[in-house]
Amino acid sequence: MSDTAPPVYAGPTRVLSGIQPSGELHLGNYLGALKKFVDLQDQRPFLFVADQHAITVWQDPQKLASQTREIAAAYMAAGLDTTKATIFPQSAVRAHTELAWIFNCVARLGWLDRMTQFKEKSGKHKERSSVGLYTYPVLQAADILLYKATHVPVGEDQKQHLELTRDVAAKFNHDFAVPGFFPLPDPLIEGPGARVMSLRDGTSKMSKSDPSDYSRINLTDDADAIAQKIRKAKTDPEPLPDTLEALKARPEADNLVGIYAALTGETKLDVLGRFAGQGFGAFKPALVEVAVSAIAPIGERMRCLLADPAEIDRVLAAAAETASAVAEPTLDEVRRIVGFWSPRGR
Ligand code: AQP
Repeated sequence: MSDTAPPVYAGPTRVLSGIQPSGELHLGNYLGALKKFVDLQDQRPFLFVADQHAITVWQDPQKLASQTREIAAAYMAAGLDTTKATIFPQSAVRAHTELAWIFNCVARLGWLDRMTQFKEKSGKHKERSSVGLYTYPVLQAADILLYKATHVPVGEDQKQHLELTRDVAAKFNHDFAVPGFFPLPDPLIEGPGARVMSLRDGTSKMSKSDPSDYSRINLTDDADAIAQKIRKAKTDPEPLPDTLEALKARPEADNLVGIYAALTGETKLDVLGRFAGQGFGAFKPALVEVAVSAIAPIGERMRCLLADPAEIDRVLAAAAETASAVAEPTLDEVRRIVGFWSPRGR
């Protein structure tokens, strides 16, 4: 390292992530995000329900609060222990939006112009998209850096946004001459569940907003629905191959093998080692078995938790206080660094 390299962040490790209450959670959200949160829970993660991100596209105000409780219920039903994980609504900690404004003045238009998710979500109607949808990655940088998070478990679709968070952190540290103030957080993306594809089209991402319910397995689907969706999943007539290279050329087969591997904690090569040479008539029932045993109990637990919304509200309110107690001091420091007036300072 040269003598002039800026000091790196030397604070503690912190895991943080979030999920939007913008519709029913699906297997992609589970394997790309939720399951990783559970695996990391001994690191006491901060996990928010991203209601401010959700409203970047229209959300029915009559439903948004109940959707927020549903995501909180999904976190708990997936196995998160609320004595370890801090599960809170993003909008309950007002510092997120205040820091996002400051970061709007740090991030560059050219960076946002490169964000592929905005291009995909706005499609041909860029002019009619909300400004919030465009600046969403800046709010995401604030969500992460407000807590000085060092590790962010996400699906692969969030990789580019995490890179932007690192750029915002580095530019803030540089422009305000506070080297090492913000960490440059690392995304935790690896593994076969990082990009789960639609069951109807192996080239597009499994997504809440896909109009076809058969494209995804919802966390609230019961055993019959899960089995039916896997039985109807698009495949090809060939038996499963014995190499990853041959699998890669067959997107639907690759996706189903990847889902099996992510659910059982194996590699795709392990799965091929057992199923190579067999057709989907043999593979799909095996996949149904592992998917039902992993997903159906989560839906059942969600239904139980949602029967007591007051208890979910209690968890969210207590966690919002815990989160605020971490966020507010960071925001106070940022306000001082930026030079905002305060009765105690300049
Ligand atoms: N298909 C996926 N495979 C793996 N991970 C995924 N994630 C989403 N889809 C997949 C991960 O889930 C986390 C929460 O996502 P989100 O709800 O905040 O936003 P999203 O990525 O926009 O989710 P959807 O389902 O695709 O919603 P719509 O249809 O509204 O765009 C993130 O970590 C994400 O990577």
